[in-house]
Amino acid sequence: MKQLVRMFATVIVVALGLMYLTSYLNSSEGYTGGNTLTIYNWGDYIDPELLDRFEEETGIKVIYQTFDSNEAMMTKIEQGGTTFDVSIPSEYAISKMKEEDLLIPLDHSKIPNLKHIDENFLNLSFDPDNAYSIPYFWGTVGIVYNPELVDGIAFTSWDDLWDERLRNQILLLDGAREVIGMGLNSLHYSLNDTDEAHLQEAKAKLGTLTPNVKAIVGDEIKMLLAGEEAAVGLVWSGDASEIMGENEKLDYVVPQEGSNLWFDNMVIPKTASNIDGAHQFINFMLDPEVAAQNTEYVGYSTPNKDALALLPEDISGDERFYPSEELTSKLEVYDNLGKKMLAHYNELFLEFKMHSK
Ligand code: N2P
Repeated sequence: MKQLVRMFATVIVVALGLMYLTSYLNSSEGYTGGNTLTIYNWGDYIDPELLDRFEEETGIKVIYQTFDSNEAMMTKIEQGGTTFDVSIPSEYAISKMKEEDLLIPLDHSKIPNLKHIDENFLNLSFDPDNAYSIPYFWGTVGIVYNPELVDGIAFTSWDDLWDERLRNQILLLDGAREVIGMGLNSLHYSLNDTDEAHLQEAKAKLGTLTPNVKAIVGDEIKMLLAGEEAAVGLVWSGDASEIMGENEKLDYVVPQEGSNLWFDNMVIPKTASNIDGAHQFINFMLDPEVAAQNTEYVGYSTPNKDALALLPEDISGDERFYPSEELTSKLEVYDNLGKKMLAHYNELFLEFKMHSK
């Protein structure tokens, strides 16, 4: 009899354990009931204190997950089985997600703080009338470098990356559009080029960069560059500003052939289960004081004009991160090149990655 009781107790304990484990695993994948909000954002792209503040103000519990590329984020949302309520894709990804019916139209009456966004960032071609997306941050792609380690190279041209004095000194951000786009730009082609001969030319040229490439990395690129583990990095502007905050010797430049201008916007994916909470979160992030705090924390450029007015002049007046119209006119926004062409860019990038160790 005793043995039977013990067996029974063991079964109960194991069952409870399994139930707990399943609910833990589910919640970390974004499957939860109750008043929760699942946010799917880029890594290092929000001041975590603001998440606490949002929870306190609204009583909504935030579940937070990150991605490191538009491609990874889209794949996860397309696959389904998740309940992401808010995500923050870049413009070409938003256009593609709209096409694939992966986004929920926004209710602007629930986003009164939209009035704080600078008009220049509204109604852009990837989402006329901001029917599906609300500006979060924007920026460029460029080169961060340590003047003490590069022997006078000024990086006015992308071709400077190929200088043989930079053997094993370059870190590249792990992004297909960014790296292939840089290869195309270095040949004076558009970073939206779809001509196969040009793409092959860019791939061949990138192949010759590999002796200079130390590694292709994710968010750790900031730590490595600030710690002077490499002299040069291909980075997003906000990462550069954060790196330069850590190590004042470094500088950021956008080469003169031109580069990428990007816009990341908040969206509500079709996977959402808390649409009302998602609107509350979007509106919260647009509050000028919240947006200013977030901007200071992450180092990216804010599209929120009333937040910008709250920021110190050394941030809002820094032309490297709030570039002049003259420079901006040389920059290109990524187009949605269509499913097939985007897959082709990914393929070319993977091949390049495989060859650069
Ligand atoms: C932050 C990533 C920025 C995204 N780690 C650039 N679109």
